[in-house]
Amino acid sequence: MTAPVATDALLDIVRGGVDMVDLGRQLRVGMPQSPNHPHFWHSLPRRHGDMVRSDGSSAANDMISTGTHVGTHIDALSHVSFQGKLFGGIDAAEAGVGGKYEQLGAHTIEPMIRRGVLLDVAGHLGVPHCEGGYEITVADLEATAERQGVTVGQGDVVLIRSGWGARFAEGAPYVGGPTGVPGVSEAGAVWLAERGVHAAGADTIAFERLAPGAGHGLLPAHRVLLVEHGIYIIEALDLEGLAAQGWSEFTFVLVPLNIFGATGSPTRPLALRSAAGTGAGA
Ligand code: UVW
Repeated sequence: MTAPVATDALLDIVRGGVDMVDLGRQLRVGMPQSPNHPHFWHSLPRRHGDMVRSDGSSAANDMISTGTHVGTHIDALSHVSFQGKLFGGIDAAEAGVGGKYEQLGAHTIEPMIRRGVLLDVAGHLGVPHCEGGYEITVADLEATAERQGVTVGQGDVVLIRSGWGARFAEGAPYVGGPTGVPGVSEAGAVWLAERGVHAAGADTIAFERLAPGAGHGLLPAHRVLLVEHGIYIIEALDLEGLAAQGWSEFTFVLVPLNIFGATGSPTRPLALRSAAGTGAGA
């Protein structure tokens, strides 16, 4: 048994109170999701009363089936290949033999406790949300960071708010088919990679700009981040609460499910700040 810790800086902060913003979407049957992935399903094989114990108690239980890229989720580096190669030049076909990505699978994603940075692009542009198909440019990212007084640095997790996430409850319009979806494209992804970020996330279905009517036709930011630089991508985040709090910088916590060989994992990331800190604002 380890001795009680008399003084631990992190524990002291927790004792003093922590403010938290939940960045994950609620998982619900019928929620919007990428058409490329198996749908989320939840059912109750056993309800109360189906089996009652002698003392009158009963237990309900349930099951889920789901694609791993459904709801708020993180892409493992095994998710995307380019010209037959995964990150690090690993042969994508060979890596999948046996049906598990032993290299670069979701089980290789370390839980994250990192500096998080919100780039509220919609807030900077003064719009409720960027239009479908709008490319968030490098100039947008830089101007947003400057306006918020933050820099993006090595090892950070950068979350890009287009405002499109506020449309999640609308269902199909959030997926964006005919309208497209706003987001960064290749240039924005290169900008993030040049800053050495650990992961990048957005409030949209596929992180990057989807052209109107093109669906997931081309995903250049996935290539740049996952394949060329080994940077994780987090999608379908709820960034509305974070923007409402005005938090530009925070502690970002993400724990992926330890699914051996998977290409991604549902997750429920959190943004944290000390309640004794500076309060809202950057
Ligand atoms: C793709 O369809 C590429 O999946 P995701 O949106 O999870 O990256």
